[in-house]
Amino acid sequence: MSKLWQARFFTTVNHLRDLPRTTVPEIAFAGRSNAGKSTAINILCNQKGLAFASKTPGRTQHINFFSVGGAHVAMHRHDPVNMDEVQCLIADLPGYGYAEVSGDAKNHWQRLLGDYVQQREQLAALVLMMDARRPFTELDQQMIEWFAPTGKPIHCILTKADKLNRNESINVLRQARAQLDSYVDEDGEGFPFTVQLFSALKRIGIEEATAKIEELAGLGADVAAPTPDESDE
Ligand SMILES: Nc1nc2c(ncn2[C@@H]2O[C@H](COP(=O)(O)OP(=O)(O)OP(=O)(O)O)[C@@H](O)[C@H]2O)c(=O)[nH]1
Ligand SMILES: [Mg+2]
Repeated sequence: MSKLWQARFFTTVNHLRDLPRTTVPEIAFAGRSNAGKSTAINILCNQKGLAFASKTPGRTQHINFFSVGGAHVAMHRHDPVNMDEVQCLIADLPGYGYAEVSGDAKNHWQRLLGDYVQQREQLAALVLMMDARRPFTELDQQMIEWFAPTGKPIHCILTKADKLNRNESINVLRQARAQLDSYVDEDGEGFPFTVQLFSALKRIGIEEATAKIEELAGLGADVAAPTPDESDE
């Protein structure tokens, strides 16, 4: 059972000045509107209605935070979470690229997103969700270019893989790896970027994504088993 299953709604933020004054690591889910961010958060946290998921694009219009730790899976959703035991936060970012949004609102979100990913110190890693049928749109690349200078990891999740056949999936994954490898810094060094396929519908890649997010959030390190070298035997 994953620690992510303990996730609870934490807070909603509409301005950077209202970001939670927490010190635990944060993992943010970014991506185009309709990419499947909220659906993936629900699946990974094993809770149907945790993050709002919708057929109406542009539904997530604020940064929604969820806490992991300080709650037991069997606990009631509304029971108070023990803040001292919160181990990480998950941020569901507003989807970008939704055409129907008016100029002002679009600019507001875009600035909120850019500032958040570039400036938030607690942000440990970005999970970039992209539709496997059209990954690396202009705005996805913008997101990568904003975040890359921080030197922190990006884990790309190619969503809706159920829409691709086996060959298409293999090709998309290969192309995505090549695209991520093409990012280098001034010294020609690569970045800590990884990628996987995912489908909420067919439950593809859930274990892989869970393991990766737990690793990026530093979850589970407190119960590390001794390695053979360190044991007394
Ligand atoms: N076929 C398929 N559809 C999916 C999958 N994941 C999500 N969807 C659908 O895609 C639509 C958008 O999903 P959301 O999770 O709301 O997307 P989002 O990225 O949170 O969107 P915004 O909140 O607008 O940024 C919904 O109709 C989902 O049912 C998947 O793995 N396969
Ligand atoms: Mg959403």
